[in-house]
Amino acid sequence: MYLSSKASRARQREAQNARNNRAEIVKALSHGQITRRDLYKWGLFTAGGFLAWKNGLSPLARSAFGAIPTGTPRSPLFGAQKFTQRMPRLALQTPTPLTRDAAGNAVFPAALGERPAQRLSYHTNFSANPADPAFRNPLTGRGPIEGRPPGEVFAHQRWDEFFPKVGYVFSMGQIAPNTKFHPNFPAQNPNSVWSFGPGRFARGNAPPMLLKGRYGEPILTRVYNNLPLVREENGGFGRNEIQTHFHNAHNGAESDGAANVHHFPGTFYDYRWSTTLARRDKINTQATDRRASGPDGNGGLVNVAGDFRELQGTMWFHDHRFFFTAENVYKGNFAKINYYSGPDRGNEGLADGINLRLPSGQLLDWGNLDFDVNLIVSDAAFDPTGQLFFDIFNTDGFLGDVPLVNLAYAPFMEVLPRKYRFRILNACMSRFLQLAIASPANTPVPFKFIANDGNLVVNPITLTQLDHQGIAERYDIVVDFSAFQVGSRLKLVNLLRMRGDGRGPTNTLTLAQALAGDPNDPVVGPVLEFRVVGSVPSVDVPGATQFSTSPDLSQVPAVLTEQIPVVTPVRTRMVEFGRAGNGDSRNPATGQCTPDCPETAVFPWTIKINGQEAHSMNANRISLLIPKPGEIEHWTYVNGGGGWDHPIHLHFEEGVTINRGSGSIPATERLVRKDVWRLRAGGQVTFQVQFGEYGGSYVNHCHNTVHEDFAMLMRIQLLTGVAGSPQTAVTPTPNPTPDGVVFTTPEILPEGDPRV
Ligand SMILES: [Cu+2]
Repeated sequence: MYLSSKASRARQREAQNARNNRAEIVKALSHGQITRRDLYKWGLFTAGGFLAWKNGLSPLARSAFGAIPTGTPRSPLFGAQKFTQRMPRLALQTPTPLTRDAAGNAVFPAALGERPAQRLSYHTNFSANPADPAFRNPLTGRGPIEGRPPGEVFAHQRWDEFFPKVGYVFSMGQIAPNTKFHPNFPAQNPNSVWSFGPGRFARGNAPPMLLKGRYGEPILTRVYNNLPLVREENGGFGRNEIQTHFHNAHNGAESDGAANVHHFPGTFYDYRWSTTLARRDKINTQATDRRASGPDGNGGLVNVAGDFRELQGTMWFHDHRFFFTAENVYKGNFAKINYYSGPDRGNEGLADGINLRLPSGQLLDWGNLDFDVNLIVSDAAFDPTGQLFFDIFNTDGFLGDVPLVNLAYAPFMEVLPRKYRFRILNACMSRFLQLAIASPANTPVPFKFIANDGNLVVNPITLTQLDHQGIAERYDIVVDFSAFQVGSRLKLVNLLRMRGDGRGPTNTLTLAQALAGDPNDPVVGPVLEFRVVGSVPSVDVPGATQFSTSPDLSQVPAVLTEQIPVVTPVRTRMVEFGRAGNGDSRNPATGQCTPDCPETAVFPWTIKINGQEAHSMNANRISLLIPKPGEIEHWTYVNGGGGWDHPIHLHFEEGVTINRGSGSIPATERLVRKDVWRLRAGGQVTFQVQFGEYGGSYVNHCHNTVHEDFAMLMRIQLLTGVAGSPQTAVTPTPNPTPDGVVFTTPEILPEGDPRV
């Protein structure tokens, strides 16, 4: 639909007015000047709790005329053109070595001035000595210094076995001065973007961080909350309480970052990222299989126990504060982490019969990044002054109109005419992507698909365009630029049109159509330009140069791993993700959520187990219970309908994708391990999964983070068989407060508990 410019201007004005009104209400709510009850009284909520749809009357109704970005006028670009800034590589962080003291603590180098990391949280010390200032939040004088809950339940599981060898100290804080998404854009205000920065008192980093982990080298990551103490100082969105989820590493629940353990400004949380290889208690327990290993830094390998078919590669970590995840992640609370292993070494030259020699580089023993590139693709929206904008009233899905790669607006990247590996993450809130590569002649460039959600596929799959890519899905591909001469320019192109209401994708454009752009959605079309050049500076060894004349030693072998067989399961489960209406996140007696939710929150999104009653998120309710490790189950996720597509994420374990009911299943999913499954409109998916090694409280949820916040999320409880461990029983629910954690006893849905 093309509008006359006069009508178009009027509609833009209306959308801007609606947004200004919303902004006023958000401010008034955050300052306590109006309440949720007022909003009901004014008719802005219906009896059912939904936002009233009175377009033009209600400041909470979305304008029909600003479909993308969702509900607001177009973002200003300040004259910025695409492909006029260099794509930033992610900010690689270097860990510090840790040592073990006589008490069994992990000790940081003295120069950092950090207290040692303990198996038990410092909250335990605080609870024993509340008057001792050494264990109190230094910013407020209230509550514990560490957000990790006290006692054995939140002690690091298998601490000695996976004793951390290296450590990081990060802050989550206001963005560093003069941070811009493009040189033409204004600098972001300190509270417009919040992200990780290195060190205790750091400002946030842009571009996002990258960590390199390796099997056999457990990591201790200390995250300080350096956000403003005053909740209202958030630039209009974002909550100053955080918990860091490592998506989707195999860690104890105390370090999963999604066990209702958010922490407050002034405090830290010690996460132990164990690098545990799944099935270590069941398969290859003596660590004799060389494929189950990590690089030793000197061309050799350190064997680890576990199943090499479960090695993980491309992962990320991000905020998981229940009810505020979308706001916080969009605001910048995320980073990437690659795990390296014997087969997936990040060294293309080293030939030892184990290393696959995938494109990466060879200047370093492992983890070369020269030809192994992380691409974080996301969409954003900006207010008229150019500050990052988010619509906190939208419960359906938020689509931005500015494409970002590694948080830079439509950048370019220089590449050599050789093979590259790209690790592509969809870090949008609600937008699905579908990417292809256009040659200089605007024809599709074939590439090889090698990993899905960080799991190598058995055989590389040649494609000319990717499948839909839902939020949090990671696709690793290898692109060979050797057919293109120096001077050539190629494009990474998004082919997928979205419904403006966030419901899901509509249709895939042809490459030619997408290259022409979509007047209704600037995130359809090219988002990144590749420029083929004769030399590039090395990322791995600063000061070194990589030349196009050097031989490309990298390979993409025909076999990357082995298939995990699908077997008869011990039990099956059915989980339906839908829109059943009024969720039950609020306690009817108190009106409060667990944990606390926004005053205005309503809960259209719900989950049903085995066809029983629909529920929305409550951290004190267990929806699925896994009675013991090692039992193989088949789960079917069903879409409750309504034309919505939901990318559903299971924490902690991957599943082997078996089928999509009667629907077709692409080669990139058939028998492939994943941790996020798009349900497709009206669709379903069945996968095989088993749990092991760790226990406690995890979650399963929609990764359209807007749906997640309103509150399409449920708790999973894993019981272990480890004698004496608290995780042999259902663990109590931690409830974080500024004065410390209070535990409550969770309810368990009988339909989710096989012991019943
Ligand atoms: Cu969803």
